[in-house]
Amino acid sequence: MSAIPPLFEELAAKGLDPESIVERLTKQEIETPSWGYANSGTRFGTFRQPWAATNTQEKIADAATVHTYTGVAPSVAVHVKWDFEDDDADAVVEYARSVGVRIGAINPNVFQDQEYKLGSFGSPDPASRQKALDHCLESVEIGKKTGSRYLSLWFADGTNYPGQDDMRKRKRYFTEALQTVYNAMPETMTMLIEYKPFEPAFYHTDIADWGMSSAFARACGERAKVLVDLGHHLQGANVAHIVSFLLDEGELGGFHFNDSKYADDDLTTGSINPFELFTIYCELARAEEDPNIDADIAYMVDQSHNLKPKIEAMIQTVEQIQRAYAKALCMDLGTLRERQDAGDVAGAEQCYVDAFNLDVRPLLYAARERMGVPTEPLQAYRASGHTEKLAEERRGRRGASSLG
Ligand code: PSV
Ligand code: MN
Repeated sequence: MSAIPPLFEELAAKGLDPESIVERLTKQEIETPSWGYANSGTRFGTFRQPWAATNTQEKIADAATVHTYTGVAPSVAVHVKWDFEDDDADAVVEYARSVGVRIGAINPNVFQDQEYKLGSFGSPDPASRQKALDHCLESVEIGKKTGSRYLSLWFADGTNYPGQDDMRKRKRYFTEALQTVYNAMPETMTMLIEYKPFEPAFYHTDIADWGMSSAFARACGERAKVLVDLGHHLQGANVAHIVSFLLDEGELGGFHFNDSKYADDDLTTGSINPFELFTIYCELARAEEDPNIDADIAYMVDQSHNLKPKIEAMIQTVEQIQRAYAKALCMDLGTLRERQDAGDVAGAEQCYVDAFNLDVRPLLYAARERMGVPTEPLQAYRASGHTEKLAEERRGRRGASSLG
């Protein structure tokens, strides 16, 4: 029986450089969402957690804790309506800086207010369309103050009944409004357009898939790109293929990581289908190595955990994403290409299986040591007693709720 060689030796034998893999792992950046630290629930109810963040500062502080333990989560995405009050953007930026993180993507909220019952940019009501436009323009201004590189747009727009509205008319409203917002953005800002084929609208959604996001992005300009939320596909969609296609078109702008068993379930990234996450990372890792591809992508988590303690869930998520990336970096690309070109189907697949099955902990430990963070972040966090301390501090305060 042949012995399993230590990982670094095994990789070197395949012509891979473990040191450069470790280096790439230290450069990985994953943005966590402010709304993932506050109480959240389903439409059936919210179970409050005593340690959940109850205001913007606490959400940012929790994101900073995740960064302290992982070393790869230096920014926090914000939702304008949930995180900002009048004119407090400078204070939010300053607070984030003081705890060691920065403000990342700005997410306008054009789905919650009563005026949006029939939609926002796509609404038949001109006043609702104007309100949504004003809010997005205001979000651009906030983004300027926070120095955010991304304006991240998701629309709940759609219809619930056949014939409810004219889909083509709504598409035109969307193009016009998106262009107006795009033109108001500074050169340093990129617009991310997120798609979703269902929920809360269930007959049609105005931006149902990546092709529609892409068409709207092209109607705006070069700094408008597609955002892929892993929970926003119909069952069975090959997301790795979508990612590879968008990368090749130079249209992939960002990710919302999560996992799902049924729909937009907001489960922990990699908890249901870690192999799919790995195949997605194979596309991303290859693109990073290709000088002809723009792989400047915003990697963000979009999860709201109803049961798990928020910070634990987020650290666990970051670890899952790191693991998938590390495995993708261990792919024996030379052999894979040879086998693909030779039509060696089983052999090519085996390259994927072999990389996926590797225990990549030695690489992750080395990267974490280099970054000066615990080698097992979740374990270290759980042993720290921080969740219990937060519960003492925050218990009884009414947490701001968010959607998932
Ligand atoms: C909508 O389901 C979504 O994925 C969008 O990204 C929102 O901004 C986020 O969730 C809010 O929970
Ligand atoms: Mn999302």
